[in-house]
Amino acid sequence: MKKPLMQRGKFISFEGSEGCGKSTQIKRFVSMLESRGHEVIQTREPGGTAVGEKIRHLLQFDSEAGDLTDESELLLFAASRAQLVRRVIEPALAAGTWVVADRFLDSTAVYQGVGRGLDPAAVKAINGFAVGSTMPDLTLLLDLDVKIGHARAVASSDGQKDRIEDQPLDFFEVVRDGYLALAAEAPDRIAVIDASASIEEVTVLIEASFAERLGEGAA
Ligand code: Z5A
Repeated sequence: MKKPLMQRGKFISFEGSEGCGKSTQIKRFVSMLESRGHEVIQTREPGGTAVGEKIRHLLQFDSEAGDLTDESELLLFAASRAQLVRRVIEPALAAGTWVVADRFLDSTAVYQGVGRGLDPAAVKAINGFAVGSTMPDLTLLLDLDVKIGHARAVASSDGQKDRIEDQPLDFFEVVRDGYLALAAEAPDRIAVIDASASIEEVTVLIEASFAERLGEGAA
């Protein structure tokens, strides 16, 4: 008798500017999925593999990366993602495991393509090469006033700023606009969530959007 085909897992990414509450909401979202009987793994970017974590350290805190060019920065984020997709995300999805990602290719489109002002067509091509055909089924964009996000991030940090957190607020304003523009271009995939409400209220908004976008039956 033929074995039934394994149902591919779902891939859900969380995006947003600093301090928007991704980590907080991902924890709750993963618990909700697990309570419904799903196998779930969580990833973060940059990072999530041995190579990716080295790239993360280089990108964020290595003093020798001080004069990293914007182009090199873009390629390092893409390299971390290419490794994560092939070594972690694709094998998990193929085995029926759900993947919840703290950032994916939209971060590069917005931080490097809009924030750093790199050629959007080049960023798109590099993003495409890095991920192949692996795209999120749903992206939850936590949208928040950048001043509030920054204040939250500062309040919860240990005082050590990474290279990107060190950018002026204007950079994050542009990033926020970039995210909203991306959501307007891909409304079927990207759901914009108002992240200014309380933690509990944002969870309710996320779960409602998830049910609406992926269907009650999906969960
Ligand atoms: N980056 C890039 O440039 N290109 C790329 O391709 C990729 C990334 C993949 C990664 O930073 C940096 O790399 C990031 C983009 C860039 N730089 N920036 N900005 P990271 O991984 O170290 O950090 P992050 O992704 O920016 O996340 P974060 O700043 O740590 O924040 P968060 O995960 O979104 O938020 P949180 O930790 O859940 O919440 C922050 C605090 O707010 C915490 O104390 C919470 O308790 C509190 N919080 C959360 N929700 C609420 C609500 N609703 N009300 C009140 N307080 C709240």
